[in-house]
Order: sequence, then structure tokens, then C-alpha cells
Amino acid sequence: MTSLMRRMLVLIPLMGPMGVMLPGCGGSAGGTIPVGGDTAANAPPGESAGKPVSAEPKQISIDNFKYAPGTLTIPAGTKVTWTNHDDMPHTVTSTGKPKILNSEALDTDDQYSHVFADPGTYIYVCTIHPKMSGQVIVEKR
Ligand SMILES: [Cu+2]
Repeated sequence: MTSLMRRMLVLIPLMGPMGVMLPGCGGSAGGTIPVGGDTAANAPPGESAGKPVSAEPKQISIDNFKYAPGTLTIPAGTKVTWTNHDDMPHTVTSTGKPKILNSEALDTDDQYSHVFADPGTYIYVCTIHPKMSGQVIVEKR
């Protein structure tokens, strides 16, 4: 009896670290995706894993007169947020009509968001620097 008790007492501390690690791993893998700008670069466009989750919000950063990623493919219903990291003001403005995307001039760290409800290809530019352009391709869910 007593030796069994002692063995269990030894086992518990050994299991302790694993018990501590598991919630940490699960917490970072699942759940909300961090808002960091690096996630967009890692995500291959057009990767539509058959997850039944509602569309994850996506980020497009504006850096050095470029939208990154320049082409973003998303399922319908996705919210996309642009963040201007430049010292220059930029806009996110649809080239076609109606102007689905029509931000004001975004100063440094300003954001603009849009939820893409309908499938299609949405091309946009910066009206201040018309050579800047990007597109969002919205696919049916
Ligand atoms: Cu601009």
C-alpha cells in the first residue's frame, strides 16, 4: 500500500510539466489567430481547407507603397482589414463601380475594413499613388 502511494507521488510531478504544456500548445494552435502582419505572408492564397468555421478575418498591410499580399483570395463573408504602415497616407479605393472599397486617406497605423459578402474580383488602388494596386478574389463558400 504505502509503496504504491509513494510511486504515485513520484509519478505526479513527472506528469506535471506535460499537463502544463498541453494547454499552452492548444491555446496557440487553435482559437483566434493573432493580428500580426506576418500571418498574411505565410498563408498561401487560395488555400481553402474544408473547415466549417466562419471565415477568418484577414489582414493586408500597406508597406513601402505596396499592398501585402497584393492578391488575397478569401471565401465570401471574410472581413479584410488594411493597415497602413507607411509614413505616407494611402487609400484603398475600388477601380470599378460601384466603389465597394472607398477608404479615406489612411495615415500611419490607420485601418480600413470591409466584409466581402459577394464572390468576385475586387481590384483597388491608392488614389494618391495610382501605381499602387491590389486585388481581393472572393470565392463562393
Ligand atoms: Cu498611396
